[in-house]
Amino acid sequence: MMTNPLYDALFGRHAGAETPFIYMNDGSMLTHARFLARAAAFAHALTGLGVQPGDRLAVQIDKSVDALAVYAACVQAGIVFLPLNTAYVPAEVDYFVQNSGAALVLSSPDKALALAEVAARHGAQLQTLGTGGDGTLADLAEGQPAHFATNPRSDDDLAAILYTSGTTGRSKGAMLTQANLLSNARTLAAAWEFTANDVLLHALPIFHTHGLFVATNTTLVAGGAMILLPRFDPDALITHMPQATTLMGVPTFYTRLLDDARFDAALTAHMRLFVSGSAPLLAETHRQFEGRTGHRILERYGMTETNMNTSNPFDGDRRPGTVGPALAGVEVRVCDDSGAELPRGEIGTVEVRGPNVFAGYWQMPEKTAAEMRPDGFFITGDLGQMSQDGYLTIVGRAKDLIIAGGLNIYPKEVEEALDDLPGVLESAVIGVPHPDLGEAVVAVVVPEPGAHLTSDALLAALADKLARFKQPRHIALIDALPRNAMGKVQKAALRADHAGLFQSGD
Ligand code: MLC
Ligand code: AMP
Repeated sequence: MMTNPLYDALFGRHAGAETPFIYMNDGSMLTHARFLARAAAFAHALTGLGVQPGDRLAVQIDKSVDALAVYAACVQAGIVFLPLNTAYVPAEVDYFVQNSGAALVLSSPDKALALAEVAARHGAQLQTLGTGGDGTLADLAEGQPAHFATNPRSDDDLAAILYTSGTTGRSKGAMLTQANLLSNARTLAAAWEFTANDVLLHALPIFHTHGLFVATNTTLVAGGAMILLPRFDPDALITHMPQATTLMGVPTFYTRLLDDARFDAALTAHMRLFVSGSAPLLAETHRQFEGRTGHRILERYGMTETNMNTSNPFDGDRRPGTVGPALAGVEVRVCDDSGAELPRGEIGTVEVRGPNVFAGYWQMPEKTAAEMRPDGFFITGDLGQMSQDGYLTIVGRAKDLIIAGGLNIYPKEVEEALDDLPGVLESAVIGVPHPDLGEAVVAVVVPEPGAHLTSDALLAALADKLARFKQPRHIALIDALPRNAMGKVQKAALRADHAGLFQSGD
């Protein structure tokens, strides 16, 4: 019999279950059964609009129960879910819609005007969905049956495409199969001992691997519940913490919580687990957290293309500054540039292989091939060091990438946007240590001779070109970029020059 493995394991198993799935900010609760009925109604609405299995649904909507129900509807109907950061400006969304050939763009009501233009330009339909049961797709879901005949899918069928930027060229769509997502959800639920008794405090966005797959899929596969918060807000976390058992976050969550004196051992005494990932957690933060609460944060490591690769153990030694051993079923090696594994203790590129590793970049076979070894290992671009007993430490990145508050920014994209502006001769974009975000984006700009540039004018000119989180927090104007004998910009020198910029806060 044909089945839909991802739907069956995450959602179908809860059919008819009047068990709690989502607790809302206002204290109300939604059962698994009611959630599935909402998802089924969306599946009817979407297929009624002619969206077929395998079609891409580009989604730029705010976090809500309905947004998660649309994800479930896509899995059930075999539609490829393509979530987009709500911070992206229409010029950025345009590329994703065009590149993916999305059949439908689902926009928040406030962005409908701008995204209708984008959708029309690329022959896609446009529907809207708000956070309060509003929007044209919600209207279409009204009165639809509470059951939808699940479309069969196989392990290798695509469940989602998540776009990631690159050091060269435009963003690439990472193709994630049913098997990629399901194997990782099962592995994480087992590794972190998730059960139906867990209540996850969910404050991450749901357009990235962390909030959508690591947090939501792991909870679903274990049959647990979530407290769904619209965004990270220390007050809300502190209010809801007594009802939760677990929290997943980027390091900024933990440093911001530590900044609040109410966050202490008494508030967290009942908590089972705190997980950190998406960016390096400073060993100092780990220790400070333990000192304040008695809990040792569990740090894990992954990426969009691979899902999660390593994790410190639930039971056992959680080592600050490391991301732990490879997860069950995942192979992790540290290699030289040719892909030969290095002796333990040496620094090299982290490569991974396993059922968690994606199926390649959407319609970019050459880019996929460039990052894949013939033996199936994926080259992450992260620099790591493996201890004698198999704990991985991420020591840096071979890729030119900045991670601010858990969000990735590729300097090249920002440099290209700056270089396109009138009066800019050239630019270099770097990441600089930042107490709140880990790293912050800084641009060093060389004006054309005679041009009168100001930092404010440059920022204003970037506003409709780049999402706010990619825009520089500081722009320095200089006469010439430092270059080495080969003519290459010396970013290390620029980073050193600006290292103290945010030392005493933003
Ligand atoms: C918001 N801003 C950011 C930013 N988030 N700037 C840089 N980096 C960020 N991450 C901007 C806002 O637009 C705003 O601009 C200003 O910063 C202040 O915003 P804020 O109110 O302080 O931000 P907040 O809404 O609190 O968000 C910060 C945050 C959030 C850290 C809570 O960014 C967040 O939830 N990050 C998690 C990202 C994530 O899920 N990553 C996982 C990727 S998956 P202005 O000008 O209006 O003031 C992955 C794989 C893996 O990496 O291993 O998990
Ligand atoms: P993304 O492309 O958004 O999926 O980001 C993935 C990248 O985030 C990885 O390649 C790493 O560089 C980084 N990352 C994720 N988790 C960790 C971690 N625990 N420590 C250090 N870097 C991490």
